[in-house]
Amino acid sequence: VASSVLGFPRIGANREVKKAVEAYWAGKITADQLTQAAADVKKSNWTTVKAKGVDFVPSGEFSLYDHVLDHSAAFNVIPKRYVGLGLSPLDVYFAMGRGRQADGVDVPASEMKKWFDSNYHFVVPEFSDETDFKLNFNKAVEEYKEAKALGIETRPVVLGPVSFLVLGKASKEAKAGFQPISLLPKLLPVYKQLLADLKAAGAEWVQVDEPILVLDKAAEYAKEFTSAYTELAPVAPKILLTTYFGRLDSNVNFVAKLPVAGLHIDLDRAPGQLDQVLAAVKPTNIVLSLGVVSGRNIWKTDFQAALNLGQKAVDALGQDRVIIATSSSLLHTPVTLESEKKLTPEQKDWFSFATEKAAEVATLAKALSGSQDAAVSKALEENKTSIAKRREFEHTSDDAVRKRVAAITPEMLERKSPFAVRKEVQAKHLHLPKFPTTTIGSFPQTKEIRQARAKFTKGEITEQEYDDFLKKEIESVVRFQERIGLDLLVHGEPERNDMVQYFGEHLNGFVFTQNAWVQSYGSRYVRPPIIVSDVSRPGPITVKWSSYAQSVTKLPMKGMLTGPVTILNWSFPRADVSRELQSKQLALALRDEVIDLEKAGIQAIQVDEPAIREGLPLRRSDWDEYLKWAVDSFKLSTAGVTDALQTHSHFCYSDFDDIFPSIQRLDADVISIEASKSDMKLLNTFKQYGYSNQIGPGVYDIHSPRVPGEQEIKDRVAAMLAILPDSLLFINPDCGLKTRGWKETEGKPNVRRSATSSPPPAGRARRTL
Ligand code: THG
Ligand code: ZN
Repeated sequence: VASSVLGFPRIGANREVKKAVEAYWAGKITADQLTQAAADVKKSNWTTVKAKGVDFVPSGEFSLYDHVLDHSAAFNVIPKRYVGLGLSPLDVYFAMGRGRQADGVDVPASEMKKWFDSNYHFVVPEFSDETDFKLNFNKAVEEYKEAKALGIETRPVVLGPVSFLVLGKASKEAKAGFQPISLLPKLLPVYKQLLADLKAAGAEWVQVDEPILVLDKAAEYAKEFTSAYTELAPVAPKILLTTYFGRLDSNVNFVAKLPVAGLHIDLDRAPGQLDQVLAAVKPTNIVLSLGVVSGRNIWKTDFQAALNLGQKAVDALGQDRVIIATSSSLLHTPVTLESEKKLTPEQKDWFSFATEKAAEVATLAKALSGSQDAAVSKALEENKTSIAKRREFEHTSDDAVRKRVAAITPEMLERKSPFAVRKEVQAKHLHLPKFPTTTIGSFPQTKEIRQARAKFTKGEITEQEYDDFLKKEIESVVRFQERIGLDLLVHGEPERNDMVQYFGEHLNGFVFTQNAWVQSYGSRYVRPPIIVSDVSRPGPITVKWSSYAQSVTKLPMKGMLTGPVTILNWSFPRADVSRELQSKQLALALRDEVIDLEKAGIQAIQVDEPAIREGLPLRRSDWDEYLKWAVDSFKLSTAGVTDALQTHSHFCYSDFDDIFPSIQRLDADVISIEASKSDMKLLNTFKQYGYSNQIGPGVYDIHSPRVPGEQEIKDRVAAMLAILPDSLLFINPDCGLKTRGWKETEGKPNVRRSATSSPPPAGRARRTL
């Protein structure tokens, strides 16, 4: 039995890649220095995984921004708008990821989407009949050789052709009805070249990721999978066809017939699929890779449970046909537990981060191979003790919280009156004009804010000094909003490091880390808090900041909270109780906060649920159950107020078509959504379903530093008005402004633009109406 890791975090143990990439963007280091920083992190990853005793060490999955973007760049899937700008290949790559606005070049970023049900975003490839596939560079071969030069044999990772096309979209230039999958015959020769090069370089195996195989829609592509792998297998190294994040279900029937040497399945998310998969692969020669060490959570693996699954596979297939692996790439887990200095020894013993998980797969594989090694028996013993202690801890519960969840009634989920009635009451209280302008909540997290927070955390300034600093920040953000003429203000959230981490830090039941960063997109990382026990609110969390902000202005101030489903989805959840229970506990805590905010005189409260769509199970048959408790949780958190209180919610990157009735069922008075990059198609969905409440489709993309032109925004608003009734429309950016600098927020990035327009983007839309 061999051991394998499907991919390692590529951010560096101390966020070296973020620092290098951002320094390169700022012109502080050269491309060569960036390459060197990347090489150091790759080397450290390979060395670490190998040192833990892992047989299959991954290469080729490193990325400076996004692995799907790397793949598009390598295969020359570069949208026209980025070609001929006189940029180096590296700068074209970054321009595709984040847009570019400098030296007369002005291109927006490509669309990003959530990677399956994770909190990672990938850059969506754009295809048309004009797409001219060719290998601009062979990243897989280059990194394979780079590792080999260090004396480390690796198994290169490549995104598979069917997933690559299906995850992409038709470009704007594509003709109507164009389907990216139609390009498969044109694409395969380039894959052949890539894989043949790998084989020539000496790679014995290649890991080819086809994650779409866990989706219902993969069944439609059985023919394409068959033709692709029939064509690729003869020229390629041995192919390990890799699936993750879900179950194959009936797709296993055609998958087991593909001419591949190995198949990887996720037994963390879907342990129940083992029997079906074993039955399907048994008559073949396929090696089965068992994903028993979770690539998605941070809990120490229960070795006994993993060994039971492994033994079952060994009994069916024999030692030589079984690999013990991480369930997915470890990209979604933090690098190492070692740098956590503040966790108690008891807590530390519950967890495994990427480095520790690498050791876990190695130990499990050795144990299954019948190793008599003392180190292995010791590791097994230690694991048994750790798991027993954790089970003991899990048995403790907060009875008051459990009773409160059990006592939730249907009435607690409903507002007092329907939207039409509430709208009238709210109009009398809030006095918002037609086309009210607002923002999503956060304002730039400046260096000064980060420094003040760091000083406070280190005890270098007192709480009083930190509070005074934050109040000054809040007041200046309020004045800015007044100055540019916004209608519904926010306090700007200077007190928050992150919209989820912050709430985790102020609720009982969470543990948080010092250095457990996980890549979210590009150079942006998050530090998900960990839910370890029943959740409750020790006291008001945001009331102090929102009331202060309201006290310095006559305009209405919007309270800002993160919703229960999003806190759950962007945390590492407990594995011993259901997600539903955790979500309801969070909802009750937030309900109390919402009620307290209203009592403190706040008249509008936004409860963000950007993650509600990504938490949707990958298989349609699992949707209803999730949507029921997810929507109920949101309603539970927001329905405890009077009709006069205007509730808002916000969603990022939402493919709403499928879950529209659930969005309506949330019954928020106003929702804001990302719409600036998905070309208004979202709005047609709202129209088609007859969405009844108020809505603010984003008028510009905040994820890119690029500032939109005035006409661009005017056109967007006009397009919205062609679809939505004007009485329901709010005007706002498509997400929070925390990642932007003040220069971009104010919209005066360069001479050329400021000569033609001076009002800032946040307020500009209002003035153009
Ligand atoms: N928080 C969390 N997850 C998220 C978002 C979030 N997922 C989706 C979306 N928002 C992703 N967007 C971002 C935006 C900004 C940052 C991270 C994810 C970000 N991170 C800081 C950085 O990398 O410099 C670190 C933040 C900190 O100091 O804690 O700016 O908002 N959980
Ligand atoms: Zn958003």
